[in-house]
Amino acid sequence: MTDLASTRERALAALREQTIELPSWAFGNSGTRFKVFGTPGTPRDPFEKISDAAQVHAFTGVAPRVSLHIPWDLVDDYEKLAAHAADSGVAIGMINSNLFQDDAYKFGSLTHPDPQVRAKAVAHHAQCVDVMRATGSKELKLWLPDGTNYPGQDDLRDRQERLADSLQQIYALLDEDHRLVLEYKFFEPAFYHTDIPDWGTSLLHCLALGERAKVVLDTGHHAPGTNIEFIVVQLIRAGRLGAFDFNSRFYADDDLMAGAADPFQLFRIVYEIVRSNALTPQPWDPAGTGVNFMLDQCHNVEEKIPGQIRSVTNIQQATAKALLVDREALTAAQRAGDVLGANDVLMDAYATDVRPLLAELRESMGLDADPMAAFKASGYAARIAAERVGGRQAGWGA
Ligand code: PSV
Ligand code: MN
Repeated sequence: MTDLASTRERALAALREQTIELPSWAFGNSGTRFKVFGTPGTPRDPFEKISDAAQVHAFTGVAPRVSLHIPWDLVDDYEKLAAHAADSGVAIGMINSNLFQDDAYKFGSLTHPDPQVRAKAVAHHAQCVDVMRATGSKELKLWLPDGTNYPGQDDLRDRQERLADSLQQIYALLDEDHRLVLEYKFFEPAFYHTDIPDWGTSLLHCLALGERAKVVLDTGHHAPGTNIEFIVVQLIRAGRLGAFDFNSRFYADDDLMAGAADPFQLFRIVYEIVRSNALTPQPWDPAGTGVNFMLDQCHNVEEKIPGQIRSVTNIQQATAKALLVDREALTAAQRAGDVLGANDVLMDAYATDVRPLLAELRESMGLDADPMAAFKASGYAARIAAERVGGRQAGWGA
């Protein structure tokens, strides 16, 4: 058995190093194809989104980067946006391209049968790489909506060849210290076939591209019942787990608060990260094994900044529990074939109330022990609701 005091100290040290990246789109309005409800104080531009993200970092201390989505976060001057981020205490994280909101993409983007449409989709990534250079971002993230609705609609194999070729062209645009991360999703919008439906397809494309291409695992992009921690294990073994998009799948695929639907699953996922020593802090080597803990969420009915704070603290709770697993005792039980004993070790850690540990962590970082209460007491929400009057509120897809 490992000494509890030293496990606790090690857990605190690791939690101090952990960072979670926030998506700019979490601060805009979102909803369903039926209705998007506006909320007072919603940002009108990328500057205001970054200001809101900076609040999450100010109160949690572990969310120092904001991921942008192009063209949703188009501005005239990216140096100015990066300077605004720095002044607010955060940095620009991943740049997400957009392959799903152009008339040309009706039959696909990087897989489209028409070479001109593919060229347009590739060129969009050159624009994203320029944004990376101007903001200091090191990661380009791709999610494709490409797929077909009907058997025979297009040639499945040709689409893979076109995809491989388009990805090669995008990879060639990157600088040496950049990496490309490629997301998969088993459904949506097409359900008959999706061009990157699973981790295996994403991994095959990444392997063909080179060592700076990694897979993004969005927790909401799996069929119910999928053992996601097993996928985590495989991708880490291959050195190709680049990032998570954390969210909860209570609502179609994704986008609700991480840890809301299944905190035990989140714990099991993070345990595999911890077990593989992959809780690596920034800055990571572009070809290395650092995993970006990113959120991919929208807040439709709950308040947005508190929704992000809750997601961050849920991930911290899962991480703290994973760090408390007595790995020596677990290995001993596993090797002895002690099924119930091994299960007990894991469940003991999961059942631990880690909130006092996290309160201690925050106080040691000069923060309030309760970020949610501290944010509420700050008056920021009332201030932005009063100030942000007029203009057009930002929204997912807008
Ligand atoms: C669509 O499923 C999606 O949520 C993907 O997960 C992307 O990461 C995100 O949109 C932003 O493009
Ligand atoms: Mn995602």
